[in-house]
Amino acid sequence: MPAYSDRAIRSWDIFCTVIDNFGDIGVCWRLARQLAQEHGHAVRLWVDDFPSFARLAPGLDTGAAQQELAGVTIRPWQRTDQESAQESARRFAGITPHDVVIESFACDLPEPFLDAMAIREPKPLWINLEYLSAEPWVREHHGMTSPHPRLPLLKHFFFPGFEPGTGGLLRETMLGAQREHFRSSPAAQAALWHRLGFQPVGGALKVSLFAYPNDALPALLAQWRDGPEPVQCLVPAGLAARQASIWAGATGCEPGNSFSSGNLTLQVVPFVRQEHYDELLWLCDLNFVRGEDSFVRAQWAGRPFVWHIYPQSDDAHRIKLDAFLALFRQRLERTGQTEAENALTSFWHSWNGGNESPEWPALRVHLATLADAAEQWQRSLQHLGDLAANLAAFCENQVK
Ligand code: TRH
Repeated sequence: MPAYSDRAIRSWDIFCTVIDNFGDIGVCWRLARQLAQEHGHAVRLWVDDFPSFARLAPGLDTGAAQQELAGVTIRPWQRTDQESAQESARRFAGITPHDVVIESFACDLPEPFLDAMAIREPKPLWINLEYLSAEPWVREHHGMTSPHPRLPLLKHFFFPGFEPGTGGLLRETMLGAQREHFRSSPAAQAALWHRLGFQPVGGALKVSLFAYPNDALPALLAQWRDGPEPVQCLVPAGLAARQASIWAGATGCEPGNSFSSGNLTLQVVPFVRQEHYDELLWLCDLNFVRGEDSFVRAQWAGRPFVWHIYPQSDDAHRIKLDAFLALFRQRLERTGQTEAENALTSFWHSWNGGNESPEWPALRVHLATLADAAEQWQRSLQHLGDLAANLAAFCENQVK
């Protein structure tokens, strides 16, 4: 096994493959920026899909072989099954791996890079950054290791999580202060509305809607349309906007498109750069989020949220959904809010492919209670420390 000498961690390679959507690059880009900007470390981010990355980071030059953005060096790569061994060898020729090499979400490091890691002295620390889950087994697996079958390298598994004994969640140091500033600044809110291309509808409940195509969406939109209060629903351009536009009978789903019927105002907003997405969440009374990174951001927003979990073919996502609900419900249980707990659970189940239609009135009644719970929840999560700092400390410990 590799013998790590006593040394400081100063530089990182992060490998990311974009499976589909934006979650993988969303997490890697956030982590890379934080390590560079808050820890002052050298970070090299390897990404296999620049067009997807550019949606989150519009300044990205999608044709560049190397570039600096937000203090991070960005390089393209391709997975082993996407390019020949010779091409891969050429791509990584002469590159010395950094102190830590992160293989995000088991993306499989390229062979030439693994070979370079094996001959580097001291050996880089090899981390597999895993997907987020609230399942109890995460605590047991966090920090476990696995030797490479051929090379003198040891892989460490680092799990994000919601409980002590996990790696915690990504959270920038200034996030809380930025949220407070935004909430108390009419100018900052006006600037966001300007960026979104709309104005607030007076007296309306503000909802952001980021989701996968969802069978429950038409029923929910109909309830908002026919309900007793105005609802302004802001849908980032993409999958849910397309589905909502079809429901509305609109001809397009481009940013700027707006549809009003009954008490519902449905508006397609631009897919904003990642740093600005939080503001949309802070602006709204309720946020529909999905996948992993937006799900975490909604929690830091401290506002009620509904999670559309990334669907998996073997239904494994249902177990993950219920594991999170069980943790979150404990918060409501402590305050005796059983009805709010039940309304939330049944709404989330309906939203994630349950048999029933989502019951909006039942959730709406408990929105204030859920807002309190969301705020308490985000405060309690802060005790875990943030994932980037926890990861840096974990790595420092390994090399002591
Ligand atoms: O895009 P996602 O569905 O990603 C998913 C999940 O990560 C899932 O676990 C993974 O297996 C799958 O991809 C392949 O949802 P997620 O994780 O919320 O990522 C969306 C990212 O997009 C997040 O970083 C926030 C960002 N975003 C913007 O930057 N601007 C926007 O306007 C919006 C709506 C999102």
